[in-house]
Amino acid sequence: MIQRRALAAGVLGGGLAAAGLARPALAAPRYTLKCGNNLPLTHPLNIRLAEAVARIAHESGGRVAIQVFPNNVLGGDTDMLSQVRTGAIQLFTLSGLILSTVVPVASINGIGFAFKDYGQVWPTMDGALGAYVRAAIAKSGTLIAMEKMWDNGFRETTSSTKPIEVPADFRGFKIRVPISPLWTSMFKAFGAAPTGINFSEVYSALQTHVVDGQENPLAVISVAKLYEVQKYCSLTNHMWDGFWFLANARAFHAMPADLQKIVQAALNDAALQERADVKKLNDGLQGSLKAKGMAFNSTDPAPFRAALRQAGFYNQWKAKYGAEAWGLLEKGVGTLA
Ligand code: X2X
Repeated sequence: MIQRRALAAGVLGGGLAAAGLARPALAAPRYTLKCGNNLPLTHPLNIRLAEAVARIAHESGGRVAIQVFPNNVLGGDTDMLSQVRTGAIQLFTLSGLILSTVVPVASINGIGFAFKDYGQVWPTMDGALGAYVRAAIAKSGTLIAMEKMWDNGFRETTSSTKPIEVPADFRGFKIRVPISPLWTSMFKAFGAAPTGINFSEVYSALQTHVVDGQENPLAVISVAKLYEVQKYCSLTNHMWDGFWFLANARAFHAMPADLQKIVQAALNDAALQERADVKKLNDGLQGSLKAKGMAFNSTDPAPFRAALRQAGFYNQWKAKYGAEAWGLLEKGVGTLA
């Protein structure tokens, strides 16, 4: 009986839809969203994401189910970026720098030695510059970004061969960088030999000495166990990087407004918690990474910044982003070029 009624309703609904009429509200439709990321389950991003997924299931009465695919199980970042654009997955956290292959201005937060500390990062990325980048993401047509970025962190340089103490140590250094023109450009400005490699391949690239070094926040160096294949950790703090929480625009807007709000609110709240977790983790990790055998050194940012300025790096990128975006960055961090 139930089956026959459901069948009849289905036929009726299909008929109305074919006639261009609204389908009667029989059972509320459910939405399953696949969500990919490049980090191990132990990273705060995945811990807070799992909590947000549970909150969304609860608040939506089970109508929104998010399935998380962590740790590059769906492929590397460039694969997942294609997938979220076509709608094969619906949600994806991605570094703004890598997103810049589709939305050029999205790499602007990664300009070398721009942000000094989190006191400059969050007001800028939650403020006018972040809004500018999110508008550019929406203009791409296929993607939208949640309001709050998730933290990756200030990036440090690791190596199997030597510490980086002064800018000249980068000369000829074979370093893995994520796939992004800004990253390649910055390390070329230092005279290094950067290779663009997805994070999914980084551990093996270091292990087999395809490259001698890489750069990442301490939290990533720790959860991805890069200390197993790297000896030196130089605290270069050379850029701040974060993840945009991206959604496939069509899939997101296919949900009714109340469900969109539930998803946005839970993900934005989780982002704030993840930021606090990552900061705490990065602040406390030096000791445990030392205990695992890494040798640390600090650096003075001034000569690194001067080397980039001398190479024309800041002027080159200012011209690419345009005066408006560059002005919003400088409003947050002071004059760069
Ligand atoms: O690929 C990286 O190095 C990582 C994990 O930091 C990013 O997602 C940009």
